[in-house]
Amino acid sequence: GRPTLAVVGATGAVGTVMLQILSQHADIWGEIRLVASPRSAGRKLAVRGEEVEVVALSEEVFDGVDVAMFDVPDDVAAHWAPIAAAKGTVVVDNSAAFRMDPDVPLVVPEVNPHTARVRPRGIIANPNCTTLSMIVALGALHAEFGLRELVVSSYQAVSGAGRAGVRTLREQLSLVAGTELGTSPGDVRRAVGDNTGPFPEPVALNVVPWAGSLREDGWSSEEMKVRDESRKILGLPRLPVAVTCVRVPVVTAHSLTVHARFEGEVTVDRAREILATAPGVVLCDDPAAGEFPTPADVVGTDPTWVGRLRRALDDPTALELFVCGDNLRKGAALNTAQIAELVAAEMS
Ligand code: 11C
Repeated sequence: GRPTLAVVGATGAVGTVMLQILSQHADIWGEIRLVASPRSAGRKLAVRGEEVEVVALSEEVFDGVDVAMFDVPDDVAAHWAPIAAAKGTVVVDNSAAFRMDPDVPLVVPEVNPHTARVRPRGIIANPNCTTLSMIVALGALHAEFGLRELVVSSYQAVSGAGRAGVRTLREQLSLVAGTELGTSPGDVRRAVGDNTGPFPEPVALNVVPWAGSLREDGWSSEEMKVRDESRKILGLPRLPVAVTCVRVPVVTAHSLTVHARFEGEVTVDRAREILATAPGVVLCDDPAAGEFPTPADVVGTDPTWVGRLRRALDDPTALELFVCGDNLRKGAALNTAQIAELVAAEMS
C-alpha cells in the first residue's frame, strides 16, 4: 500500500501550507497523521478534503509511520526527530537542528537529490527559507558556469517568523494606516509601542536589517545559515559568501539580490537559456515592459522567480540577479513535501 505520513507541527504557518500541498499531491500517501503540541490536540484540520483530528506529539504517534515531516522549533526537533527515526520512520526536518550535521543530508530536489539516499541517522534536513528562495536558480547557474563567490542581500517576509510575525505586521499596519507617520524620527516606533513581536524594530513602514539571533562578531543566525547551507547544498565547502539579511513589510515571499561570480566569463544570453529551462525556475525579466518578479505576484506559487538578470558592470565573470519565492511553499512546505516524495518513491 501507499506509505503512511505524519505531519508534525500541522497547525503552524508552514503546517497550514503543507496541508494544502498534500491536498494537491493527493495520491502519494496512504494514511496522513496530523501531530502538534498538546495545546492543539483535538482540533480538526482539512487535508485531501477530509477533516482529520490533530493528535498530541508522543512516541506512539510514529508507530507504523514511514515518513514524518517536522515543522517545529529547533529544540523540539532535536528531541523528537531521533525518537521517530529510532522507530524506523524517515524524518524530513525543517528546523535548523540537523542541517549542518555531516550525517544528515540537506536536500533541494532540483539541486542535490542524490544526497537524500544517504541518511545514516534516518533524518533528512530541509534548508532555511532564505537559502531555499535562491538556491534552485543558483544551482542551475553553478552547474553550467561553476560558482566561485556569492554576495547576497535578503528582503524577507514576516511569515518567515511564523504566525506571530504575520500578526505583528498586521497589527502595526492598522496602527499606521492613513496617518502621516514615517516623517519624523521615531514616530513609527512611538505609534507601534512595544508591539514589535518577533522583530527587534517596527516592521511596518520600515526595513529591519536583522533576522534570527545574534551570533559571533555581529552576524545574525540567518546570515550564517545562508552561508553554511548554500555551501553544503552546492557541495562547495569553502565558497566565499557575503550576506546581509533584512526584514521588510511583506507578508509572504522572500526576495534576494544576488551577485554571483563564476569560474570564467559568462553571458546573459546563456544564463537566460539556463534559467528559462531549469526545473523549478521561472525567468520573468523584461524591464522595458516593466516585468520583474515581486512578492505581491509570486506569493502562493511554487517556482523560484528570477528577474533583473545582468552581467556585472565591472566583472565579465559575474551576474547580478533578483530572485523571489514563496518562503512558505518552496521555502519550507513544498521542498519538504518534495523530499518526502523522493523517499516515498524509494518505498514503492
Ligand atoms: C525567517 N528564514 O525568515 C527565517 C525563518 O532556520 O528555518 C526560518 C528559520 C529556519 O525568519
